[in-house]
Amino acid sequence: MFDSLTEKLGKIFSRLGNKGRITEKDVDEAMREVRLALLEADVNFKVVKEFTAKVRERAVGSSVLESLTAAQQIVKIVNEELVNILGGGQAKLVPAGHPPSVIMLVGLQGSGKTTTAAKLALSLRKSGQTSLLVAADTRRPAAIQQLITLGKQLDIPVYSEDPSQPVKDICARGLVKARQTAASWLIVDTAGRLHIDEELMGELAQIENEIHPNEILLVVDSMTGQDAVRVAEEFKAKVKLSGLILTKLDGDARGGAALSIRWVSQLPIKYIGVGEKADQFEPFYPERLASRILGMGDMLTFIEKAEKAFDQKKAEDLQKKIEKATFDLEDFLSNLKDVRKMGSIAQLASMIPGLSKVASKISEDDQEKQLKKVEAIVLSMTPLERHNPNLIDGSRRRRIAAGSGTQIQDINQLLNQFRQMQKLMKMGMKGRMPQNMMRMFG
Ligand SMILES: Nc1nc2c(ncn2[C@@H]2O[C@H](COP(=O)(O)OP(=O)(O)OP(=O)(O)O)[C@@H](O)[C@H]2O)c(=O)[nH]1
Ligand SMILES: [Mg+2]
Repeated sequence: MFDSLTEKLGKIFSRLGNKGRITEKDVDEAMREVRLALLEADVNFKVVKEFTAKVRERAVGSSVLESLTAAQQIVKIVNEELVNILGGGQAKLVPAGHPPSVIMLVGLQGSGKTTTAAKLALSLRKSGQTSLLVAADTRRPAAIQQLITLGKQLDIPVYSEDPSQPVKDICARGLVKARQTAASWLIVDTAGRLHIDEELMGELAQIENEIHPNEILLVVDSMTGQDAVRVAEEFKAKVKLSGLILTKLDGDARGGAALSIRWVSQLPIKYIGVGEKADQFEPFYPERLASRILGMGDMLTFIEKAEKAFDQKKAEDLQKKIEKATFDLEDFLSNLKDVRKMGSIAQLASMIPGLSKVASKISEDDQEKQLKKVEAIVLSMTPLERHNPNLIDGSRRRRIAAGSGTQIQDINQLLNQFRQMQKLMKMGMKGRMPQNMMRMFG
């Protein structure tokens, strides 16, 4: 569902990551692109506005841009704000003090209530809790039978009566039955309704008054796009909604509803439906969806690794050296070790969207070989030489080559590249070291 959005965001952030130094202007530019990408994904404009403003504020307001890992930190901020928009943490069902706890499912026609009732009972059973389903859709002729059939397939009991009975009475008797059978949950499948149908909307309020549900969950079809947000408002006006279940997240809609509805309705998303089958149903974890949207299961790992490898103090020292252009080969060596801690270069590159394609072209072996070679050369230098690469004349070069098992050309090449890097630093380029170093390795 989020493929296109993921692809666009990936491009925006890898472009940002490729810049040596990120300025406020770069952040603004990236946020403009993010705004467009979100609007194209049909995300509510208020959500988009709030989101981009928040990310911008956090990115330029603190010392993020001064840091060596600015791009990673910005991606991290984007991820965190996305999680916020999606509700922060996991929202669990709130059970009653004494069972049975009552869940009432409401929503538009065809949104997935009946399927979800069965899915929910199955999911609760997996954690050792029993449910009784109540067929409270007396409107659609085949509705009761649909729930009974699902119950039979999954071996979950269903309470039903003749559809001529008032719905609120059926529900009340269902609750009695749940008590008698010591069910942990009573799950009420109501009739699908158009929000403009006053009579049916009134019926929901009657059921609410009769059985006092612990949870009234609005089942929302994520394919309905922005309309879903309005629907939530209409139902909220009639009954005390406690949360949302988003269905059909496996579809190919643009994903805007899923991204907007929590923020606009202020109702937590408790579960998501990801397929027609009864087990294609999951508790909703904002962090997981955010990571999925950012295409960064891997990106997050990368950020964590970067954070671990570069402790802040060290990064700041390095930053000062770079600014004063006193960065020498000794620093380079210790930096190299940090990069090594993060894994092989190929491995690292493959985790960064956009870089993965490049990484696959250079074999991991070749990169590792190159890295080892550079490390060996620097290790064969004396500390004095590392601090003053200019001292390294012809005879020293011969000694270093012999000591590291390399050729004189290799030493020349490394020193040349290092000099270029220093020149760039003198020009005031506060870059992200790992990236600059990657360039050194071609
Ligand atoms: N792909 C997919 N299909 C789903 C999902 N949830 C429900 N469906 C399908 O959506 C259709 C409608 O589902 P129902 O559960 O009958 O919807 P309902 O809200 O009970 O419908 P009414 O009772 O008529 O209002 C069915 O074909 C389901 O298989 C989902 O998460 N993914
Ligand atoms: Mg139904």
